[in-house]
Amino acid sequence: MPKVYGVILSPYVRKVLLALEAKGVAYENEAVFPGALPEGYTDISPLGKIPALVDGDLKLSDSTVINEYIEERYPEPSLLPDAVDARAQARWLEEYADTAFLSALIVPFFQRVVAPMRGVETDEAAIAEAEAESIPAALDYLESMVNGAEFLFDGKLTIADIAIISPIINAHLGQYSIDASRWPNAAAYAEFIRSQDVVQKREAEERAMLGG
Ligand SMILES: N[C@@H](CCC(=O)N[C@@H](CS)C(=O)NCC(=O)O)C(=O)O
Repeated sequence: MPKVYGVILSPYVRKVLLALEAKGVAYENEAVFPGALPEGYTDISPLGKIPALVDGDLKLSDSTVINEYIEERYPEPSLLPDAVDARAQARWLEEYADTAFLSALIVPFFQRVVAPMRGVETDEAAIAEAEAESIPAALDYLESMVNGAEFLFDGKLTIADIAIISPIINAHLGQYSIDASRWPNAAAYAEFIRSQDVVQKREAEERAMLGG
């Protein structure tokens, strides 16, 4: 059975867990926290990051690489669109979601959830700055890429939906939600993806971990 290392609140760990759960693959999880890595962890994850995955003799890190492996090892149901162009576009959206989009949307979560866990005061100015600059830029792009309350490709959940919703879930945990009057497509899209059973199950487990 594959084992995923990393705390379930991490957007990158969530990407991997959602992919496994969407495919119905049973897995184990060990809650590794950044900054408190267990001894020997870098044997599995040379950069010391989460997530990492061990499946038999295979040790992998990086959520995108791990999910590519999961797609090939456990092909059904596929989390890629059928057409070559759409596959390429889905991979691009995953890359965008993992980088600029995540960096922006993670700020309220980091400041309101992670900082207090570490005994650090929430920096409200950092949240205000993100809400004024980087988050609107990220959501403007999302607004231009989605079609409201539907999957991005082929009428089914794909890796693009999983990668995009993951930082949006962190934003919600950090008390930030998408303003539907400013970004109606993005807000409807996010609510649609969050309403999928596989995503609801993940969010319920995360809320339980945070005490409600
Ligand atoms: N590109 C990597 C990024 C993973 C990553 O940055 N994870 C964060 C936690 S959300 C981490 O482990 N940070 C600790 C560090 O950078 O040392 C992936 O997709 O898995």
